Amino acid sequence: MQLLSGNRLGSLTRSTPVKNPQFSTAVQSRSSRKLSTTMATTVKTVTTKEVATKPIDGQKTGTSGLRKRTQVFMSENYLANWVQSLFYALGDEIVGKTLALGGDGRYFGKEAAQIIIKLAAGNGFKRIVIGKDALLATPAMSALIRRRKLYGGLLMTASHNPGGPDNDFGIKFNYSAGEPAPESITDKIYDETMKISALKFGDLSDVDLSKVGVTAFGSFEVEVVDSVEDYLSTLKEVFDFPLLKSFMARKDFSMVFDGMHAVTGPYAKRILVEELGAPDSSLKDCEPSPTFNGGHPDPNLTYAEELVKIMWGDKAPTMGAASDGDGDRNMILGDHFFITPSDSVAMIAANAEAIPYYKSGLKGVARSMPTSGALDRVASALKLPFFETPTGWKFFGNLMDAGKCSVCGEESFGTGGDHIREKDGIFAVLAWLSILAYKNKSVPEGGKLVGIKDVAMEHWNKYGRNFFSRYDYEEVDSAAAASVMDQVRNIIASSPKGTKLGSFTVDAADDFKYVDPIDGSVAAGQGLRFVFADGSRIIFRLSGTGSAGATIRMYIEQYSNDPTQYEKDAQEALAPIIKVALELSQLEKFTGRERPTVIT
Ligand code: VG1
Ligand code: CO
Repeated sequence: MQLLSGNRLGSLTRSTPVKNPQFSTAVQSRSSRKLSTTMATTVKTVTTKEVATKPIDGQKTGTSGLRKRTQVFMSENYLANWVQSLFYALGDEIVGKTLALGGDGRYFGKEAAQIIIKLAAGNGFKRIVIGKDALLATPAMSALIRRRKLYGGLLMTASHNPGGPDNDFGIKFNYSAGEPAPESITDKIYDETMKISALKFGDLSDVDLSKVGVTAFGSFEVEVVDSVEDYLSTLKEVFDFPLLKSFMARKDFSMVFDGMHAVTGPYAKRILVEELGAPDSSLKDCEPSPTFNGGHPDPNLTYAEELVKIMWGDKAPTMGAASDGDGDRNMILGDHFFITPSDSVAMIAANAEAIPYYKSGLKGVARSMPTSGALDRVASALKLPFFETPTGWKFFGNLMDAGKCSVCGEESFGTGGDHIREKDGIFAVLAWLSILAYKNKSVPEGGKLVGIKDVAMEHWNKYGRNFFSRYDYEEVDSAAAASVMDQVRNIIASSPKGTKLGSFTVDAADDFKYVDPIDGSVAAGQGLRFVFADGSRIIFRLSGTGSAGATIRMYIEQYSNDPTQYEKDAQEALAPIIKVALELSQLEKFTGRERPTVIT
């Protein structure tokens, strides 16, 4: 294994001044202009050194970027090959532009940042804007790109996957609106990875990322910025901070936020404690760690176990929340109560008047296909345009850019709005705080505080409840997972409308295909689904974010408008349809798994 850093450029083949004439001119004029001021120690012309390389198999991005074992990313040229392929895919349009850079603080992030900075310099970018210590939450990256009108950004994260030398690293690209790269770009990157032969590095020394400020190398500059500032400014445009602050000061309110030792720690400190006045004791595990302290930074009922214990304990706070490795996911809990992410997006949409950013109403709402239909009911009651997209946030971007979607969500703990182009964990927390503040406006302190569960009950009483559950079977043998999917495909092929599966009657069964209503692009093969006559659904998908084996996701949904059922446990309510799903897929037979790794 060899890492590139400083001047240790592996198999150097040639060294040339930066080729683009515009860029060279800029180098001269900018550097001479700055000579007299800040640049005394750093003036030199950036030269590009080309390093020979060879294609590496399997650098195909999944649902959200490229994720592999950290050791794989640390092997010679692995990261550089992918980043260089991205720059080739983007072509000349990157010359002279500014690229944002940051990550979730996981192991190898700081070294990776130095490699990416050199590649950016060698490929003609004029400036890098990077979060201090190479930290940027995914939503903060999106906000930074949008506020500063940057060309795009690279995020060094494998999101909710565990980190450390024996776990995962990852990288993804966000484009100029702050959105995850669309498939048209990721497909091109993959093509480039298959034919790459040279890496172009700027000949620079490593940059100190621990201090806010600008380091210049001739005309190429690296600006280290506070990781929270721009994002906080965006959030202040969305929420009423003074109102939230006065609500959180109520003696009958308390919350706990679990940073899971991931990137949101510094954000929670700054936003919840310093801005909104929450006591320090409301923060749990808010010190980022390169290994997430050995944990799995996935905010669900299984991996955020300690938070779950607190919220199901005596003296549970009013609200509990957690976010994932890179801060784009969220889990919202009440006192002995779990809000499913599918319900969360529906309830935020239904209560949008509590959020100043939405005061003139919602433009439309969207959810990913496996997400429950709770949002559909809100959309139809409020007569809002509604969209159903494939899994992955990249599909929401076009809708938002076209002004057709204000709030969207995924069942996988992803919730967000069109203030940025990523899902946003802190947004969800502030949205729920806003709903509580709004509902408690006329409840005097010491009166009966409207809590998270009350909001949910009120919602279900109005719209009915979409019971929802997801079963994840992680790290299943890939061939076994393929057999399960083949089996499900066979059942689909032999299940025309009217077929009975258990006590459920098939209305439609297919492999979900999405035609983007804005640009007409087609995404096929996005999940095998059964929709039954009573609106219940069974869906099977293979995960596109894992790094070893395959993960099967089975999604189950059933609607009820019987108020006596609303408080029922989802597993109990869904038991009959779960049984049908397991039988039709023969999952246990093919995988040998008697139970899932995670149940949501
Ligand atoms: C999962 C989720 C999906 C989410 C994606 C990225 O993808 O199901 O809804 O958008 O992760 O989230 P998959 O292909 O494993 O099912 V994150 O927080 O990893 O950026
Ligand atoms: Co994430």
